[in-house]
Amino acid sequence: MKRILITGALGQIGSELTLKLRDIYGTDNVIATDIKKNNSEAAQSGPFETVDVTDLNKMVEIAKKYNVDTVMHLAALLSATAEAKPVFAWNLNMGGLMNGLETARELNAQFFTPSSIGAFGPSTPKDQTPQDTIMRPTTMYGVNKVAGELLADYYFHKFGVDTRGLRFPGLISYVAMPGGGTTDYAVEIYYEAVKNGKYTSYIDKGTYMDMMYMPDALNAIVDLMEADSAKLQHRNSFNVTAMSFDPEEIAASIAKYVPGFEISYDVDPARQKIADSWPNSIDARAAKEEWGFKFEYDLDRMTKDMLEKLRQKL
Ligand code: AKB
Repeated sequence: MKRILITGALGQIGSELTLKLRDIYGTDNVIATDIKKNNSEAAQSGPFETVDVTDLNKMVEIAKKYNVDTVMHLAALLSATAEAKPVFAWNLNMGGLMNGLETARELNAQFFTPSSIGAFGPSTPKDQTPQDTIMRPTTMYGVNKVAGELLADYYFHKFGVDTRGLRFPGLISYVAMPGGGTTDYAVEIYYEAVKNGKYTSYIDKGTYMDMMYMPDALNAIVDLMEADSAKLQHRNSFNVTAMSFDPEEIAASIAKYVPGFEISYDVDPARQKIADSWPNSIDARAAKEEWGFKFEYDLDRMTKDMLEKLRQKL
């Protein structure tokens, strides 16, 4: 049985991960934390504490109060926001991560944090990007993610902290909106399809990025954290992906279920530049071989489920 502290528990991943972990490990064994409380199910359905991840003393205090054996550090700025506020992003993303790792070290806890396809850069091989390859990102978010992967490896080798991570692609979900990411268009497009039957994309046609449906991402986190430590060669962090598409292909998938759906373009140069520096598709073989990574949703299956769920919600 685990006793888990989650930071950023009310964000895009945390809102759903908190509930899934409460189902698996018991409500009282999953302590949600975020900088502010809200009315969401993750905040209301079990233990919640207000924690600013730049405050190490508070994080350690809460971890000790609940005697946790696992820290899942999700609090971070996404790529577009980090690019707009690079100094703030460095302080929050790196300071928060360092505090999460220190908390795990102090409590001798297992540790998870997400990395991203943003850790790759323009000199990385673009297609079927290997697990181990050139990583010279040109965004502040990417710099944070590469440094974060190295830091998590350092805590494993230096202090024996059981650190684990996933390089997530764009994550798509109908529960909590992402905020400030480059891949957010692939979430917004479903909302607009249900509300208005059309969408204006800030990412240009022909721009391929990896994506994954949230239920697969949550299963990947649980499976990685349950995997036999001795089998993990890579730890921080594993490439994972379920699909790669451009705006035309997601629009074509939506048009199968929303007759007459139309996509148009008004490209945002800032986010397009970030997307252009990322891979078209990544290779998830190491995750499959080392801990059995798998996914259930391809593009059309995800589209069908997203549209059904959003029609009920909106
Ligand atoms: C973003 O777009 O910033 C994130 C990511 C791929 O890490 N969704």
